[in-house]
Amino acid sequence: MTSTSNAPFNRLLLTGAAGGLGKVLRESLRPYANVIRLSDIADVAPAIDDREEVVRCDLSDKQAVDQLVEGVDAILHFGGVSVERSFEEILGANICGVFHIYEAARRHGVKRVVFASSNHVIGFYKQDEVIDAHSPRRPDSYYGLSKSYGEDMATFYFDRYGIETVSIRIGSAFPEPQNRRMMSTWLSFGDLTRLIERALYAPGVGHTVVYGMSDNNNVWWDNHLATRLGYAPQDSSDVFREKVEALPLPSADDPIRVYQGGAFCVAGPFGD
Ligand code: NAI
Ligand code: 15L
Repeated sequence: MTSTSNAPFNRLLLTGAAGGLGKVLRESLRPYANVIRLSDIADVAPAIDDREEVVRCDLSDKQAVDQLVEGVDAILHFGGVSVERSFEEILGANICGVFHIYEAARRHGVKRVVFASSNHVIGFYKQDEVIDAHSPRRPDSYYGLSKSYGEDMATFYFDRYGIETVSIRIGSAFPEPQNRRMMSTWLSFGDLTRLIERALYAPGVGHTVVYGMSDNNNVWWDNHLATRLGYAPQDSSDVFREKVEALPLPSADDPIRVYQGGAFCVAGPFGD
């Protein structure tokens, strides 16, 4: 199921380009495209050369997203609200946004999407449970629900229109794990790029859901579907163990120690 042909795409679209991961991917994905179209609702730093295009776009605007997708060969959908917020805030950017992306992909003949899903799709599993990508979802937030909906959207657009997607349930992609929970969920930027590379090039993925984590110890996710794509992580949170274990230990009943989704499980309610 893996591919060895990594010829660059002519044009890749990266949504969320002004965000934490977008800034990293803008650089690390250059080998995989002749041109990267960088898009966000927020300011994106100007194009550095003719291999970059910058397009401001609000994902909740269907017509704008349709124009954004015209002429691209694959989409890395990383834009949207990335933490727990009110349902109304999540609705436009994430729920309508992911529909607009797939609908534009259909209209413009794009055949491959990499969707930045999240561990918060399964956040209500406990930290002593081991699950895989086929385990029933247990979203921990409106945010997690929006990612779950995005995964369903990916399945539908494959079954109905043959658009292939790899949904990456990213754990915690930051320069370093920031707490004990992230010792299990951490994804280095290098491994994120390696996983995206496989998500772009592996043939016959249909809609495949994988976990975005490095080669950490004490993990909660069986990631054999990522292995099947050819993903071989090279980093581990273990190199930060001493630093992280020097931090204060939360109490045993703190959600950050109980649930895979940590604090997202107790965010809200909003607007009461
Ligand atoms: P981020 O919040 O730094 O970046 C998200 C970007 O989306 C922001 O630049 C924001 O301006 C943009 N955005 C928000 N609403 C928008 C709208 N209506 N239209 C267009 N753009 C909009 O988040 P980060 O950390 O870079 O994450 C990127 C993606 O990966 C997100 O989809 C997030 O949910 C997902 N993810 C990230 C994880 C992490 O550990 N960094 C973990 C799990 C998932
Ligand atoms: C996510 O989905 C968020 O986008 C990110 O900011 C982190 O909170 C991450 O999950 C996590 O669970 O650590």
